Amino acid sequence: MSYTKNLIQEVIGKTPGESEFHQAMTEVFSALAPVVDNEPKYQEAGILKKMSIPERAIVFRVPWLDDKNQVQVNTAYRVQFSSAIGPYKGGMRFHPSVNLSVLKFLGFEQVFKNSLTGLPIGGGKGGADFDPKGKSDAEVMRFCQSLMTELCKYLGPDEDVPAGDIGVGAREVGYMYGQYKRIVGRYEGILTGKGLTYGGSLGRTEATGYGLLYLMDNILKGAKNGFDGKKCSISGSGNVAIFAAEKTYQLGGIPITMSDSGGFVHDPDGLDLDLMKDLKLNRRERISEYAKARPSAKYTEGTGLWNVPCDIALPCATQNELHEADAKALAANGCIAVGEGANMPCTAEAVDVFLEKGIFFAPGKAANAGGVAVSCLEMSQNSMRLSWTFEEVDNKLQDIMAGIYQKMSAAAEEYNMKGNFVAGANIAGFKKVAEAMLAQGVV
Ligand code: NDP
Ligand code: 2IT
Repeated sequence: MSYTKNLIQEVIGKTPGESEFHQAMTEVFSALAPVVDNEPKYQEAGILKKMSIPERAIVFRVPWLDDKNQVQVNTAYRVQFSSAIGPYKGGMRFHPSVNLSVLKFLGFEQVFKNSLTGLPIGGGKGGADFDPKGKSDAEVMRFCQSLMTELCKYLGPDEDVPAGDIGVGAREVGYMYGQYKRIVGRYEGILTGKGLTYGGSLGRTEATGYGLLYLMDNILKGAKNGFDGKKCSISGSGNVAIFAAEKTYQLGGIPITMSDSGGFVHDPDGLDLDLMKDLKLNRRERISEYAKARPSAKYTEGTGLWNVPCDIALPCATQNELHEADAKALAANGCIAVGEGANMPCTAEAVDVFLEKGIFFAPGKAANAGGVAVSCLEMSQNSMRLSWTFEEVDNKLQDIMAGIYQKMSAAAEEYNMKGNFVAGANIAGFKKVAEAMLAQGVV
């Protein structure tokens, strides 16, 4: 058995039950086989083995009082995966499905994603099995304060800098930041995605969705194509999905679907984004309300979004939301490109279908890297005590996404896999981290 195949089996054996982590690790290590299997320097230094284990994972309880004065208790985590190229950086996720496996997969992916941005940030991820849905603002605040009372011990602008993810947006970041500042007494950039009045960066809210479209635009232009007139199916209706839809319109495309965990809406001539933003960002409503307010749209409960014919598919909700049968349906309907706005939304079998059918496929670690990239720009502005304009940030984001496209394309070509952006992104992300680890010795 080859070195990487053997190691994949070993890691799976030592981390029983961590299926999401196994999925992410298997994809990355398989893609690295051509680089590592014939390269003793990586094997002798145990680079992949070290990459498979977080530097540290903190697990802690979060007790809080609900509005009825009942005690509630959640489990929270911070997985500090790699500090080889910079301080740990990555979001916090609040969702009932959060567990160590999910956060290890996200932290692991983050290491390679952050490396691809070209910026000096290591990888981490955290979160809790807390469900913000249906909670009052006061309950969310008490939860965030209790969580930060413990988490603050492990953060610092040069140590670990969390941000948002599923269930963590401006409201949650604000409450966590306030509690951190109150405990440690320092005004420092230990969270990104902050509000604009207290150290946030212009363009961070839009960054992941916009970055996704910039990357896909680079891919399409590389094939002498573009977004003009293309129908785009988007899943999710949170931070990433909404700003992906906004940039789709700006590039001349037409976003026609969006979803939440209840079902999806199909609005064939294009979504009304003002209505969607009001429902989802301001009123925190279910997406079924969109179809009630918009006669041209049809709401379908449950799954089936990927059966809607489209030119480009942008899964922006959560992991493993797009399966093999969905990929086949997209291919049969003439879809030409898929970009992962979410982290690992496509199963391994779905990705194989895209690659086999010659559909352009941009993996999450490249496609959604715009969010963490602008988070790093927020860190820079905090350190410098400066605020850049929206245009400055957006121009830097466009350059970063173009750089990612170039890096993943070049790495794929170097290993004779032209157009395979899964291989390219993994190899390019890996090399920088691996070289840094080699240089820093046995640590
Ligand atoms: P939000 O919480 O803003 O939105 C999440 C959306 O996905 C909601 O519409 C939600 O529906 C839906 N969703 C979540 N879980 C499920 C599920 N189990 N089944 C079906 N639908 C689900 O999160 P974001 O937009 O920030 O994140 C979306 C994805 O993008 C995640 O994979 C995240 O890791 C990734 N990402 C986010 C970045 C960021 O900057 N925010 C950066 C890079 C990647 P409902 O409300 O019903 O739960
Ligand atoms: O998955 C991700 O890259 C994020 N949720 C954003 C992380 C960040 O630190 O901005």
